[in-house]
Amino acid sequence: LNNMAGASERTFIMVKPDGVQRGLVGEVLRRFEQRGYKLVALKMIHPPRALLESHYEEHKGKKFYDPLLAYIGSGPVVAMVWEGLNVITVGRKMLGATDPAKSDPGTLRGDYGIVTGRNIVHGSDSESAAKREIDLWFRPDEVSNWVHTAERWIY
Ligand code: RTP
Ligand code: MG
Repeated sequence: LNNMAGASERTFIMVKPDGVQRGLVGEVLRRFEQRGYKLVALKMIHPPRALLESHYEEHKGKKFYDPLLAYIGSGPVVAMVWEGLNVITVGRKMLGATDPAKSDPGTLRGDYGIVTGRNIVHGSDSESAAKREIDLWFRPDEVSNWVHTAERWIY
């Protein structure tokens, strides 16, 4: 039985400082786990400016760039890598629109956010962005290639 339409892939998801301080880390993890995705990397980090400049290089020069870097650099974030079928596209759907006011209920931003400048969570928007962001935030040995074992775990 193999109904896997599309490729298994990896995406970079990050709970932003507002999400961490509002206690939404568990909610983000829960939704991705229960959707069926596999967690392969996770860490808390207070990102230095240089890391954020690289992460958000596509937005350099835009009017929201400086406030954006101040916001994301204001405290620790929780960086993660999730793996599974179409996780890049589906992950973005689970986040909702950039502006939480335009995000559908049932999405993370649509359930917990109101303004664009405090939108709780980041997700890679393409295959190339996912690869770039995973390489930027994690060393290779911080990303696990774990697989399910035959152990039943519960007795
Ligand atoms: P993200 O990269 O964080 O997953 O968000 P996104 O793709 O939905 O949105 P993007 O266009 O990449 O913008 C990155 C982040 O910058 C802030 N932003 N503010 N005031 C504004 O007009 C504005 N536009 C974007 C948001 O925090 C957005 O998530
Ligand atoms: Mg983006």
